[in-house]
This record gives sequence, C-alpha cells and structure tokens, in this order.
Amino acid sequence: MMKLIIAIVQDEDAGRLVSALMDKGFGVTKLATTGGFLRAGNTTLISGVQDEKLEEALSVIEKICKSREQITASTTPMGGAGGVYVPYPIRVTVGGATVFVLEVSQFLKV
Ligand code: 2BA
Repeated sequence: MMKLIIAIVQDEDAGRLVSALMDKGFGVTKLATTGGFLRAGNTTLISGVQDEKLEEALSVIEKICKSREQITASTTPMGGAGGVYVPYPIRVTVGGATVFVLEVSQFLKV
C-alpha cells in the first residue's frame, strides 16, 4: 500500500529537499503555491511512497526543513512619524514544514 505525502515548505528549502528525496529514489512533484495567511509564495511537494518507506521520506523532510533562526534586516521606521528608515537586524524563525500524509486507494500510470 501507498501513502501520499503533501509537504508545504519554504521556497528556499524546496530545491535541496527535491534533490535529497530524488537521491533516495522517491518520486516528487513540486508545485508553486501561496500561503493563505501570509499571501507569500511557498512550495508544495507531493510524493507517493510505499508504506514501508514513509518514515524515511518524513525524516528527509524533517532534516532538510528543520526550523532555525535567521538574522534579517528590518526597515521599520524608527523615531515615529517622519522617522528615518534605519535597517536593523531582527531574528526570525524560518524553515519547518507542514506535512499531510494521506492513504492512497489507487496508483495508476495509464
Ligand atoms: P505554518 O503553520 O508553518 O504554515 C505554513 C504554510 O503551510 C501556510 O502558509 C499554508 O500555506 C500551509 N498550511 C498550514 N496549515 C495548513 C492547513 N491546515 N491546511 C492547508 N495548508 C496549510 P501561510 O498560510 O502563509 O501561513 C504562514 C505562517 O503564518 C504559518 O506557518 C503560521 O505560523 C502563521 N499563521 C497562519 N495562519 C495564522 C493565523 N490565522 N494566525 C496567526 N498566524 C498564522
């Protein structure tokens, strides 16, 4: 039996994740998607896997998409109205994956 993995990941992790899954022999389809909340681009990967390979695929996703902190520049105005836009570093959490695992009732190539 098979499972279908739907994994929503950050664009910056997507390329490495596709390569890592392909290297291990998984079939992958990559879709350009948009998150409903942030209205920003993200990437959705779909991958059909044999039941016994599910844990291996999930561990690849977890390894590549581990959430981590990143320092980025913010340009929020400082000093109130008419203030100067001074870039300053802020810490943001990036990475992570939202993963759904579905039962596959049929897998056909016709
Ligand atoms: P995550 O929960 O890690 O979700 C990342 C992306 O995964 C989402 O992007 C969406 O594209 C997808 N996703 C998450 N849960 C889903 C579900 N149940 N069904 C289908 N797709 C799902 P965004 O919607 O742009 O959300 C980006 C991040 O914003 C979320 O990260 C979460 O940290 C935050 N967020 C989302 N909705 C929120 C809300 N109503 N209030 C506060 N923060 C929210």
